[in-house]
Amino acid sequence: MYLLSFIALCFPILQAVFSLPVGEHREPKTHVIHFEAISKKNSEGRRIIAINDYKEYYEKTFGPPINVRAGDTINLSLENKICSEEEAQLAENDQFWQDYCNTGLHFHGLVPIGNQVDGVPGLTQPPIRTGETFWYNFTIPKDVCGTYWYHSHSTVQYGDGLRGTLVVECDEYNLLVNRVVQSLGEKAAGSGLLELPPRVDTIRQEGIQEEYVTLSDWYEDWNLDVVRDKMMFPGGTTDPHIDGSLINGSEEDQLEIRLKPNTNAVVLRLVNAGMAGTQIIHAEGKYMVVMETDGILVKPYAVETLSLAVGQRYTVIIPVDNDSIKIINGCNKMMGYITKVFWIVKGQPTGELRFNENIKNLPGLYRGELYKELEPLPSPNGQNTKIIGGQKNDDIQRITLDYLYLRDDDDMRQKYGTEMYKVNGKTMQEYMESPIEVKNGKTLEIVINALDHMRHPWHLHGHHFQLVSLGEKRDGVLRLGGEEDEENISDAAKRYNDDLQYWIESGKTPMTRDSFNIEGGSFAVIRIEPNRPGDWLLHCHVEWHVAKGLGVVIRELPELPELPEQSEQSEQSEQSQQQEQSQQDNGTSSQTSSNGKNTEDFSTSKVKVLSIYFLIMSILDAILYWVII
Ligand SMILES: *[C@@H]1O[C@H](CO)[C@@H](O)[C@H](O)[C@H]1NC(C)=O
Ligand SMILES: *[C@@H]1O[C@H](CO)[C@@H](O)[C@H](O)[C@H]1NC(C)=O
Ligand SMILES: *[C@@H]1O[C@H](CO)[C@@H](O)[C@H](O)[C@H]1NC(C)=O
Ligand SMILES: *[C@@H]1O[C@H](CO)[C@@H](O)[C@H](O)[C@H]1NC(C)=O
Ligand SMILES: *[C@@H]1O[C@H](CO)[C@@H](O)[C@H](O)[C@H]1NC(C)=O
Ligand SMILES: *[C@@H]1O[C@H](CO)[C@@H](O)[C@H](O)[C@H]1NC(C)=O
Ligand SMILES: [Cu+2]
Repeated sequence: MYLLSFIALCFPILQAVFSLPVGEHREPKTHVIHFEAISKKNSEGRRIIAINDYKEYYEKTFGPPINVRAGDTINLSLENKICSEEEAQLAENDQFWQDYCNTGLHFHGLVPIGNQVDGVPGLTQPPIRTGETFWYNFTIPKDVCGTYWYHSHSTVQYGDGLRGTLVVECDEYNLLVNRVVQSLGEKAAGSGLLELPPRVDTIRQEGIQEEYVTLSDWYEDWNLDVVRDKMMFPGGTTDPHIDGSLINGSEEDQLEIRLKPNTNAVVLRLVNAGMAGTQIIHAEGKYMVVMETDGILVKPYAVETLSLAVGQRYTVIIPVDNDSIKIINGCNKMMGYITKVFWIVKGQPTGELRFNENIKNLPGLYRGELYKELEPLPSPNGQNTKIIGGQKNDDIQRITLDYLYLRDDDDMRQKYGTEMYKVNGKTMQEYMESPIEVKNGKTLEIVINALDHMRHPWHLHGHHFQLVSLGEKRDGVLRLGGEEDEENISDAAKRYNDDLQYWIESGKTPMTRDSFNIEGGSFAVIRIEPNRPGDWLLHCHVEWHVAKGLGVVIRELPELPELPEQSEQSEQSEQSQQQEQSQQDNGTSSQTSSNGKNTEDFSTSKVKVLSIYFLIMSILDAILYWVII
């Protein structure tokens, strides 16, 4: 009661704090969205998953775009009609069908909306079974905006079509667009930081046109066939052959974006919504100014060529004069690239229409991450400033994860019927039953070591992370906390130490995002502040590699002195039950029982314990929040 009147009292103050003197003023809206996921065949007879109006998205394997504003609420119901009744019957006894028929929807990068709507079936929610509907209701905080996407988190469904863009508009983003466009003239070419003009609160200027470009690799066979027939048996591949690439869901080359006559700058929201391929984008004869990395606004930085790991988003701004702009796109496959061109059309396209050269020779191509260059802008609430956790000797908790794939792993063959990726000796499926626990409120540093020789795109749920250090190919793995031997320090340790020194001396903020590539035989170090209790995946975003177990679950424990005693007990007993169970499972040939069991658990202790945490956390949060304001 008191809380309510307090809230009512504070409301006008709150409004004053949050509303900016620009933009379309409107009250936050609720978007009630219904998604019906159905299976269809495209014109080539390939099975796909369509959402709602399948005619519009037919062939495209992309669902409808979701467009909202910061502060809005999304009430989205996902109705699962991916499988027929007969197929759902098969799913009772067949793991492949079970994973394909069940579903769950993840809002990639939209982190502060809560663990309950994170969309990972068997971890954060019960799987949505055939014929069932699940509601994702959440409010997007006022200070969150940018470019995101949604996708299924059940086995290999999203590449068949259960995915789409999710854009959150806000004034801060538009103000930055304006300022970048004003400073475009100052820059000739090449790469580097742009000098921004002073902040002026004007709404979006004339002459700026915004477009979305979604990129993906493409497979001619239905994804379920790919996993069954090419991957999940002894000796099966980890990387099925990529047959093509999609721009906005289309396999066509030479797509066109038409500009209005008075346009002088184009804003591209680029999304790599693919299953495996890193994507390259180059604007011929131009530079592109990066201003957003995965929902984080950055100090504008000009690049000639951009590389996008699976899951990543960038907003880039390209100056436009009287000519059309040729955009070159390369989708990385095992050997080389699938190359395409699309046009930003103003006047007649000139010069060579196609691109017949090598992507590897594009000027400014760098396939690592620009983690020192793309620096977050301080947000209006003062977050994202400086490296979190400070120096390495400060009080931080650290986990080290080593991942690898063994081509002759009998244990895995016995347990899963195929070889699997393992992180510290366990598969993602195993971590779903016994997560890595971390404490709330103490900086968490995660060292990820690739004992594997391939490049993998990693994605963290629940947080944007700071990318503190990242190895180049052949830097080797990073071992910390052992004997520091100054004379004989590994390349990895040297890079890590230098990077920490750099952040501390420069006072800069490391690149902050939710997805990034790690080179083979190398390492990465990321940091977060664990302040969101729940179970969060940290995994490779290659859909095929998820099926092969490449990931872990991080359980952020709540910071509550009274509750843990009870909850830990019940969790521990739950876990030991699970361990017993998985011991019994040892020797059975699939992961059926583990998944099936998780579902049952949802009706019991886990849900109760978690809902109590969440309830108490939200009440505490709310109280703190109002007190501070
Ligand atoms: C989500 O919103 C729908 C539509 O208003 C409502 O029927 C449902 O009860 C809500 N579910 C939750 C968990 O809030
Ligand atoms: C949307 O979901 C919220 C719960 O998050 C609920 O309170 C609200 O009534 C729903 N709104 C609509 C319009 O369905
Ligand atoms: C892709 O579709 C978006 C709308 O979803 C549009 O803004 C954009 O121009 C399209 N891009 C290309 C290259 O056709
Ligand atoms: C663009 O075209 C307009 C009208 O045709 C002309 O006045 C202007 O000088 C041209 N600008 C450039 C940079 O070529
Ligand atoms: C340096 O370290 C490597 C690997 O840790 C070891 O093999 C080598 O013998 C060391 N060299 C010296 C000079 O200590
Ligand atoms: C799996 O089962 C085999 C034989 O039943 C046993 O020797 C082995 O220790 C078991 N492994 C685990 C991890 O329980
Ligand atoms: Cu991978």
